Amino acid sequence: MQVSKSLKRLIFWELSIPVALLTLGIYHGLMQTIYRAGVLKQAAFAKLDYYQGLTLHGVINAIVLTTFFAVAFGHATIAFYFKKEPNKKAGWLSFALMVTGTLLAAWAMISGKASVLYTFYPPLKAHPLFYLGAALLIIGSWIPFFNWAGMYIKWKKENPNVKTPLAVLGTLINFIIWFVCTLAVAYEVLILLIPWAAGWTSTINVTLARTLFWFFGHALVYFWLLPAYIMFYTMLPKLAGGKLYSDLAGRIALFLFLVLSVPVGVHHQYSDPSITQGIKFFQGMLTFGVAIPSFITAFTIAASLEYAGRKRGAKGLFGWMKKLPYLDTKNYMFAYLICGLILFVFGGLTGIVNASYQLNTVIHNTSWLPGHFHMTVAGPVFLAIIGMSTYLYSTMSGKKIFMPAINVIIPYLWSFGVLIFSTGLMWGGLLGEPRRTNLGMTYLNPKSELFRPDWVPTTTLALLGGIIMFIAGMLFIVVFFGTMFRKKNEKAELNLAVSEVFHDEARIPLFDKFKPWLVAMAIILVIAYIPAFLNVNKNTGPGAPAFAPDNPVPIETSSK
Ligand code: HAS
Repeated sequence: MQVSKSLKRLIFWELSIPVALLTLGIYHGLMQTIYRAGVLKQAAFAKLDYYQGLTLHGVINAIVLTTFFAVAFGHATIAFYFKKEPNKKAGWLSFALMVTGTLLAAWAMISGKASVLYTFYPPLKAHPLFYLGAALLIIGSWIPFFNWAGMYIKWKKENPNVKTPLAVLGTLINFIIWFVCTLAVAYEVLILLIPWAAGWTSTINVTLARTLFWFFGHALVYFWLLPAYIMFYTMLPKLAGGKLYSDLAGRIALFLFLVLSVPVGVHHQYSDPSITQGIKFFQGMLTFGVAIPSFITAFTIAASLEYAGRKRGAKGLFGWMKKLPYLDTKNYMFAYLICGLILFVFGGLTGIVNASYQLNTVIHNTSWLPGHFHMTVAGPVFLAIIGMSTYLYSTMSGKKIFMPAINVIIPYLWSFGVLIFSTGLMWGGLLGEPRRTNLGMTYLNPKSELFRPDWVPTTTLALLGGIIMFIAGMLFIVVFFGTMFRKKNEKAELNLAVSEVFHDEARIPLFDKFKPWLVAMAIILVIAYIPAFLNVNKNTGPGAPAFAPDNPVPIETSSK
């Protein structure tokens, strides 16, 4: 499909700005492993403090990259399936807000005024412009959603009996989840954090802020995941040479995400004393529920891949695994997606460990956690984002991939690094190694009385994995920008792989309508969250003063 220059430019900017920032994000990832392995035994390096680096790492990689990509990919998907371009004025307005927000937050982080990590929960305090930046980034990302929703309503009126394309359904569901969950963080930022950061209020209600954050925070992980799921369902079977096993399975999985992604945030607060056991139990059960669409996906996509392998001549029970196009340089998206899926097997299983209340008490706030989430957000999510960014740029600009052989190896190298890195972190976590801690200054410094020799192998393993990931990440940046600086030598078009369906079930209205699912979502949200907020309201102590991440004494007191 041919698209206008304006839409192309918009998508290119939305892809390339976060990729450029990723250099900084990946560098600080490597630095984390260096500090934590005790190679550096100081608070800062190159004038950037440990917590400042960790904040830049989390915010750039997990918030900026993912949000810009979701919008760019959404524009491409909606335009491709509706054969109609989204409103460019709205698109550019959204882009301007997102870039302004990113610049404000980047200024605050780089100048050392916002070392509050990507969760920015108080009593860590940032400069007001950091919070304003986050709010603008989010508001900017809402605008295209309203535009796409309008396009969908119009399309549906014209095609009442046609199934909504799965990719469009996924995009809309993803942005509904995003819109609903970001309402809570908007409240947190505008009503609690900015007045506190600006000095208009002297203390902050930590528990309320944290509960609002996690209302947003767990749904956020599915906002990261769903673009990858759209690719698994609608593209991967075709890239593998087969068909999607069941279209209905994809719809059921997507609607389950709509209903269950948000009302589970309290599983991040199992150790929070203000929330009572009953609510934790209920949201814990819902958390097991939100794993169901991923189990459905595992079986559906495995069946689709098996079909592809057999079509390629595979025999026996597992022979299909050997027949897939793992190293086809022209079909490199397959490599990015399959690597993500393999990592997600481990990311998903560790998530289920986290969701189990008793097991959670063992691993909460240990390095097990970053072990888990690097096999999810740095697994299927990151690989789908970088693979698709290269793909969209290359096909829409008509430029051939720079270093195609390296491009197809990147996901394997990355995954190998992640597996080593996460093993080190999770093993360390089980030995009590904390997350978000500059271990080199104490526990990994043999001269310190706190030295923990049993954490030397775990942090060294994480360092090794971190170095491999860094190399793979840098190779991606070279391939992406190398492609950008090539001359146009092919037809430029927006062309997404579209899988045929093996069981193309007849349209079932329930799985092609938003209303019943939105009602279910609202009811479950009320049941899961009203009691949680009542608890928070009842059990919150006095407001907290501001703290810095490296000092257990409040800032005001310690500076006296
Ligand atoms: Fe999580 C903490 C529970 C999924 C990200 N999670 C985090 C944090 C992040 C994160 C960033 O219950 C840390 C937040 C912080 O900073 O404090 N998580 C879960 C559960 C799932 C889950 C139950 N998480 C994710 C995803 C993420 C993500 C997805 C990012 C994208 N997580 C938790 C909990 C905590 C938590 C607690 C808080 C812990 C604490 O104490 O603080 C589930 O959604 C997982 C379900 C997934 C599966 C896997 C299905 C497998 C598939 C692959 C199939 C492979 C095929 C290939 C077909 C059941 C689909 C076969 C082909 C071959 C050739 C072999």
